[in-house]
Amino acid sequence: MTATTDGSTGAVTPPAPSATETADTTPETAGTQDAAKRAIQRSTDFLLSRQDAQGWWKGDLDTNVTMDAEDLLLRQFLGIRDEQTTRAAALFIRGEQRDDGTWATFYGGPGELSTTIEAYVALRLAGDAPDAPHMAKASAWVRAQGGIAASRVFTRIWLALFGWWKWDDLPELPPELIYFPKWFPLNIYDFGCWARQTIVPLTIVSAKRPVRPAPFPLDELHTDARVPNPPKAPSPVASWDGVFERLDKALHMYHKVAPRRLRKAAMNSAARWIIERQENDGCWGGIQPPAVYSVIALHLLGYDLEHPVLKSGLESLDRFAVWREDGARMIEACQSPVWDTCLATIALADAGLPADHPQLVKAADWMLGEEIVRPGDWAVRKPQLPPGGWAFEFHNDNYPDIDDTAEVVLALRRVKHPDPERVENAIARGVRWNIGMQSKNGAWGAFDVDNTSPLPNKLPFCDFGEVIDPPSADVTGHVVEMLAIEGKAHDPRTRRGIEWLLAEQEPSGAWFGRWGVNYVYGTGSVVPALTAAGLPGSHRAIRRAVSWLESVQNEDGGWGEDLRSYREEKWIGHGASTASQTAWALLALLAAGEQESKAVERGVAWLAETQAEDGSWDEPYFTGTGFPWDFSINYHLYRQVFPLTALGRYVNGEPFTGGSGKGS
Ligand code: R03
Repeated sequence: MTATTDGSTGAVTPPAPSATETADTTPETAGTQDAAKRAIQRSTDFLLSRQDAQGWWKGDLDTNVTMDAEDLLLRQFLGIRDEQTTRAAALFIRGEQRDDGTWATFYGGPGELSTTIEAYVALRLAGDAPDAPHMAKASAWVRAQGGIAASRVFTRIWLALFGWWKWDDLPELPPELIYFPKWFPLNIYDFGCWARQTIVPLTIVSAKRPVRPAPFPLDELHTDARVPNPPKAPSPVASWDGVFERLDKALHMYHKVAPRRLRKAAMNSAARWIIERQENDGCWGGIQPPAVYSVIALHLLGYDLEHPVLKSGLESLDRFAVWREDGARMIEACQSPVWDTCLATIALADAGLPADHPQLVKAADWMLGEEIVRPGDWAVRKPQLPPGGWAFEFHNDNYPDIDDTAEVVLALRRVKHPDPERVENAIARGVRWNIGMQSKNGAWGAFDVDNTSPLPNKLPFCDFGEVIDPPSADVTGHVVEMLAIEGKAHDPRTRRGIEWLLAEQEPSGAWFGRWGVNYVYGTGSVVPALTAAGLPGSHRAIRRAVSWLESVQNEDGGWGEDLRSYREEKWIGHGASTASQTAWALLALLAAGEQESKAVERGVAWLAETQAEDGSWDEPYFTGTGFPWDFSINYHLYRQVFPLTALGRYVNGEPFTGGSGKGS
C-alpha cells in the first residue's frame, strides 16, 4: 500500500485506508493513524523541498564554539585574521554564552572549562575587554575551575602557540612516531582514523614548538597567575598513568637531544604522509582537527600560505562555515551530506514515496557518484580487500566508514534507478567491503578493523574524546540490517554479528549508543536489525528491549535521553522528549511487532502533536555523538528524517519482511 504523488510538486497523498484497516481500528487508533498520515504528508513535503539541486540533503552539523574559537586562533597564528570573519565568529560565540558566563558542549549542558577558555580567548581577539561583564563572569568561572592548568591538552596547545602556555608543560608527540611499523605498539594505525590524522601533524608542531606574539596577556585565566601551572602529584609508580608519565618525561629529555637529521627526516616523512592524504577539495578526512593542525604543521615546515596545499586547505575550512541570517558565522566540525542523504532517502521511501520518484532517483544518482573506489588507510590492516563503500562527507576518499556504507546500501535498495546494474554493482562492492571490515570479535567499528589497542588511551596527550575505534552496537546493528536485507541473514559472518549483539545487550534490555545518544539510539539501531535478520518479535532479547523502552517512555508519550547518561546512570533512557529519540524508540517497537501497543500509539501521537506547521520538528537537544560526553553533535536533519521513517513504518508497515532479503 503506497502513497501516490503529484509528480510536479512532489506532494504526497496518503494511501487510502484499506478494508482491514478500517475493520479493526478503534476510534483512538483511527485518530492516531489519521494524524500520522497528515504528519507524513507535511514532513514529506518539507523534506522534498530541502533537497539540493544536485540530489543531496545536508543538515547543519552543530557542535560547540571551540570550532569557531580555534578558527580565529588559527587565523591569528597565520596572520590572516580579518575583521569581518572575526566579527561574525564573535557574534556566534557571544550568542552561545549562557547567563552564568560559561559555554557548554551541548544544549542544556554544564559549563565546560576548555570550551569556556577557548571562547573567552576568541572574544579577546575580537576586542571584548576583560572587564566587560560577560568576560569578567567567564574568567571568574574559569579561575574557580582551576584555570588554564586544568584545561585539556588541545586547548593548551592552542595557547602555547602564543606563549600563553609552556610547550614544556605539554605532553610530547615525537615525529619519529611516523616510523613505527604497523605491528609496533602505538604505531599511528593503532589510533582511530581521526586521531591518526590529527596526531601526525601535531608531532611536527610539538617538535617545532612555535610561539607567535600574544596580542594580550591571559593572567586572568590562571587561578593564581604567579603559579600558572601548579605541580600535580605524580600517578602511582606501578600504574599505567605512572608508566606513561615517566615515558613522557623521557620524551621531553629526548626532545632536547634528538639527532637533528633524524628529526628533520621524520618531520619530512610526516609532511609527506599528510600531503598524500589531502582530499581533492583541500580538506583532510572531511573533519576540522586534521585540517587546522596540518595547515599549521606544513606552514611551520616552510609551506607558504599561497602554496596549493595550504591554499586549498584553508579554502576547505572556509567551506565549513555556515553564515546565519543574523550575520553570525558558525564553523561545522564536519559535514554529513552522505549520511543525511541516505537517511532522507530511507525516510521518504518509508513514507510511501514511490521508488521511482524523481527526487529519490536524483538522490540515488548522487550517492552512486559518492562511492569510494580506491583504498584508504583502512587497507593497512586489510590490504587484500577491494575498495568500496561510502564516507560521511562530500570529500573523504581516504576514510570511508562502515556506518555510512550500510545505510547507503539500505537507501539504494529503496530506489528504482534507471540503471539497476550500476546500483547492483555499487551495492555489491559496498557489501563486500563492509563484510571484509568485520572485526575479529564478529562486530564492526566505524572506520577500521580491530582498532582496539588499549595503549593510545593511556597517553597523557589523549585526554579528550576517543582515540581508538572499537566495534559498537549501533554500527554493528546497521551492518547486520544491511546484510539481512541483502539476503545474507544466514551468512556465518552475519550470524557472528548477531551473536555479538545478543551478548552485548545490557542487563536493562538496551544497547549502548556510540555514535548517537545513547541507549535509545543503540536500541533503535539494533532491534530493527535483529528482526530484519529473522529473529521473531517474541525472542527474549527483543522482549527485554521492548520492556526497557516502555519503561523509559515519558509521560507525554515521547522518548528522550539526556547525554548526561554517558556519565550518570540515572539519565539512562531519561530526558526531555525529542523527535529523533522518540523516532528511534518507535523504530525498535515497530520492528518488534508492537504496532498496536499503547506505547507506540502514544509515541506516534507525540510526533504528530509536536510537528510544526511547515512539517518540520524542532530539536534544540543534541542527540548525535562524536565522542561520548566529550563531543556532541546536533545533526539538524535527524529531527526530520527519523520521525518520518517511524511514522512511515507505523502507517505503511515494515519496509522489509524479516530475513527475506533483497527488499520489497
Ligand atoms: C553517525 C554517523 C556515522 N559516523 C560518522 C561520524 C562522524 C562524526 C564527526 C567527526 O568529527 C570529528 C570532530 C572532532 N573533533 N575533535 C576530534 C574530532 C574527530 C572527528 C578529535 C578528537 C581527538 C583526537 C583527534 C581529533 Br586525538 C572536534 C561513523
